[in-house]
Amino acid sequence: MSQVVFITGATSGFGQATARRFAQAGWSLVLTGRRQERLAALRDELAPQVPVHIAALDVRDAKAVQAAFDALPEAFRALTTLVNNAGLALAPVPAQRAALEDWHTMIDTNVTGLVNVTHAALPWLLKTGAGASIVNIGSVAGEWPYPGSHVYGATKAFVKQFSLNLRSDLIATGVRVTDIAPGMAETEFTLVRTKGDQAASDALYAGTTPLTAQDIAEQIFYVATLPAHMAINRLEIMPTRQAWAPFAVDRD
Ligand code: NDP
Ligand code: 8X3
Repeated sequence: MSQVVFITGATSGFGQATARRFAQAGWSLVLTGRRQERLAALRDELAPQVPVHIAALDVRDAKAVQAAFDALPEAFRALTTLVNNAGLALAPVPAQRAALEDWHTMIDTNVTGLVNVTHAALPWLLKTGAGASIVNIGSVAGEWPYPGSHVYGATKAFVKQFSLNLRSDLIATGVRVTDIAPGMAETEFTLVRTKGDQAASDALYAGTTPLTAQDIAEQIFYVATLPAHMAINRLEIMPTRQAWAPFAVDRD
């Protein structure tokens, strides 16, 4: 029987590349995101290769998430892997200038949304047991502070700790949990973060070599297809041309 991967945020960036990577390997796909037309386009692209089920949903809506799992067709219920990828950063300004609404949107999506999907998926993953995986997309921002990261980095610190804590509880179930923490990767991430400023997005990635969505999809596929006795707890990946800032010092 084909293996099944459930991907959140499959309409763009890492999620879309991950759908294509698992399709290459013959997995059945459950693709989710808010933008129905993008989901339909990806289904039309990949359905000649593998079985694809799409469900337009907002991860912040716990009822909609549960309903999507309840409505999974029989052939997509033997879930092998959950990729909790949907997420976003907003307000690339100092914390003191950030809008409260942007902070709430990040918490609602990156924390509450990820928890909503995990809770709904767990019964299916537990049924699969050995070899099943939850791959949560954290960020280097969950480990390292930098200006303008404020609530975004804090939500990704949640993702890291939630992943490790889940691992502890799931030890005897066969279900593995990994926090993949990418650094700078060129996707629609900065376009979203700047609320549509294409020039700012282009400028951020100009003159360097960021990660690509395919780079991260490859790592997600790797951790999800390791032998069942191997669990990668956390994988932090940066472009070679990215590293940490020195300590900041305020001077008179
Ligand atoms: P993109 O903006 O390209 O993709 C984000 C995806 O998340 C989209 O498919 C979007 O779908 C989905 N999404 C956002 N909000 C919701 C929501 N409320 N409900 C359902 N889906 C939602 O960015 P990336 O691919 O780069 O980001 C994917 C993940 O990787 C995020 O969690 C991000 O924080 C993380 N990350 C990104 C890095 C980067 O540099 N790019 C680095 C480290 C981590 P739709 O709008 O259709 O709902
Ligand atoms: C975002 C990672 O390096 O762009 O999750 O701040 S970085």
